[in-house]
Amino acid sequence: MTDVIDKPTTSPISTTRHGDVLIVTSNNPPVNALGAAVRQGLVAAIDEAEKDDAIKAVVIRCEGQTFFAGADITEFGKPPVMPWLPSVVDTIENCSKPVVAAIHGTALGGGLEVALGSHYRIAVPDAKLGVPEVKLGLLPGAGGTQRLPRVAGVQKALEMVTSGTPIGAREAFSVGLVDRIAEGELLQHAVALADEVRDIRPLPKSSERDEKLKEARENPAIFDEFRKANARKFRGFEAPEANIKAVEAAVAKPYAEGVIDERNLFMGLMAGTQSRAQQYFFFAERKAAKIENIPENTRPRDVKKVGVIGAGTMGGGISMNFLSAGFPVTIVEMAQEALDRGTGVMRKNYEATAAKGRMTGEQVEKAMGLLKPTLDFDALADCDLIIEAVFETMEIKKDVFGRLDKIAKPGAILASNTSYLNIDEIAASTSRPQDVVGLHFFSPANVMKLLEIVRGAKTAPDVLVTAMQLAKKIRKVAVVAGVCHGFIGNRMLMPRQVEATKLLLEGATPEQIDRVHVEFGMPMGPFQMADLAGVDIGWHRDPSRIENIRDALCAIDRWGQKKGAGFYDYDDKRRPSPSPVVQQIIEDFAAKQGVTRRDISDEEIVERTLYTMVNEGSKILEEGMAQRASDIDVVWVYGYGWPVYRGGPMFWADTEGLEKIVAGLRNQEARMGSDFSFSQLLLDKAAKGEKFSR
Ligand code: T1G
Repeated sequence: MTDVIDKPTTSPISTTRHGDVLIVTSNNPPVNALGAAVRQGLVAAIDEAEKDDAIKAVVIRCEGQTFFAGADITEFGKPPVMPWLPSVVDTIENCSKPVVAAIHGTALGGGLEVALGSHYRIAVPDAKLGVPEVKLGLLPGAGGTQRLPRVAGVQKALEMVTSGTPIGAREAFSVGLVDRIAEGELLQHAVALADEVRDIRPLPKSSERDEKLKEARENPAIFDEFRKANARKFRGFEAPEANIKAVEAAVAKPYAEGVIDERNLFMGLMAGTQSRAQQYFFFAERKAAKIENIPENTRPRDVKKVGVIGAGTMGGGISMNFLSAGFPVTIVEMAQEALDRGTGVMRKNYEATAAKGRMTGEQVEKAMGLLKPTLDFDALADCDLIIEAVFETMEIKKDVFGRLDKIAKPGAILASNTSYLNIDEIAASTSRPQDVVGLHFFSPANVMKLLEIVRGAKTAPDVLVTAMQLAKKIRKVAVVAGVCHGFIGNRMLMPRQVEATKLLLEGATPEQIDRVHVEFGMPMGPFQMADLAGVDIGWHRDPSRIENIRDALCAIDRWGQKKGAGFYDYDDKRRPSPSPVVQQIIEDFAAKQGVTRRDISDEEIVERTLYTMVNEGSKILEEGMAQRASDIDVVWVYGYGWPVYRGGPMFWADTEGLEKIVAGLRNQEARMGSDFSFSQLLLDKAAKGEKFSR
């Protein structure tokens, strides 16, 4: 018996008849999220089918870009509105007539669970099916962890629930998650399938299928093997383990019991900080795409051809982003040897991707075929967007932009990949500052998802809109930053590095500081990062001039992993070990500077490195260098690997409590000396008990 509910006035769910098949259609833009009205409408539609003997089968479908893309995340944290999704899925599965789910776009989360509650699933070839709940710090909470292993097999279910990565319709068909691929008009094929199965009994209920659980029942070791194989990737996250536990319950227990485990595990995650952080981050990432203070409906400029100046690591990586997205790229260097090396590295990177099966050989050739390497600077004249990735000195940047100003076509966007320098100063070296913008890619540029769009004082609104649109096309997550030294990410990195280095002199070791950061959830600590990126970045290159620990290391060729030694010693497999040489250099410097060394606690390291980052983030906000606190979080999660289960530095500060952050910084104020000053915004918010992330 279905719940008796008041049908909402304008239900997003409508029903029509196609012969004796009831077509249930959801029209709930933008992604047919399974909000309360949709759930109510689905139950009412099944009710309609049950009550009318003339109806022999049901098709559930969606209008718009996609099949149901999951529960309505905006409902989370609010009082639940009946019927809740698990009972909707059960209602579908218990329908006495066959229900066919017609899938296009992305059947995600609760959407896939609705499809799993249906008796049959048909999908168009480019549809995707997935359970991304783990990315929200959750698990499929409407029977998905119990039905998916029964339909697609345990191993595939484990991969899907813990990665959140959708699979394509053909793969779904091959594992039995989809019964048919619709080569043509989806609804027509779905109705044909409904006709075909109308009299089949018993109806194939996913929750009653057991054959695909047998192997795991006989070999439960697969769960621990799966845990071990993914330990690094899951480190610090709660949701992957809960998902594994739920699938284990599906194998070990009858459906009715397993689904109770699922519910308990789901509620446990939902009540936790990690899922709140990851849900916050889901919206933060989308909010970052919204640019404040520009005229409504600003149109993007048309970008067909891209130019890149510099075929080094950054120039090559930047070019690959556009080539992979189908843009022709003219890449300019000053010497043939550099040009050849750069294009060679690009090809090698593509071939490595193809070797991993993530690209085909022809896609590699297609991308490389769009590349036009040249020594002729004037070849950039017909490009719509030109990005310079030359040496990081203002003098060279100004010279390049001065030359671009003379040859670039009117309306071309002139972008600098600078990671620190003043975009306004660079723009002033042209007659068209309105066309100048910063596009700060993170290394390796063809891999890192973050892009900082640096908004100059005179940057035109349509240039910003174009940059944001291009970011999406090249699969980057872009954040608008103001013009200040280091913009958002690197500006917050500086106080962290300053305090980390001072802590070395005062008694901490590189491995202690790095351990604290790795235990916090960062992929690596400040000194591991320095060794990876290169200790010599920004070094003055004069080995006789030794003013700090970094100079001392560089002077003896300890430039990091690339030299087999930096803050750590490295073996031939680049495995790090603490270095007595470095320890001695640190102690000598401390002695020379009259620093009395002492034991440093882990929490002092947190206060002086992570809390200072929050303080700097707060200054970035109060100076208007970031549009919103959540943008700062997006920068740090995508640019530096801040653990998404902590939401980002500003969200994390809120969970710590701003009063605690201020108190911690007050503890350290004397030690940090003139390197530190409080953000007034942070002090004000802490005093008023306010948060950064509303
Ligand atoms: N709920 C509410 N709003 C959503 C939403 C959702 N599930 N998905 C997207 N939106 C909004 C989004 O905020 C944006 O709003 C607009 O739709 C377009 O999204 C019980 C508990 C479907 C692949 O995690 O992956 O089911 O910014 O910009 O690039 O087991 O949206 O325009 O105001 O991302 O074309 C599980 C999340 C939920 C899917 C489309 N489902 N969505 O990408 O558009 S939990 C998900 C996506 C669940 C059950 C569990 C993508 C997309 P605005 P967009 P897109």
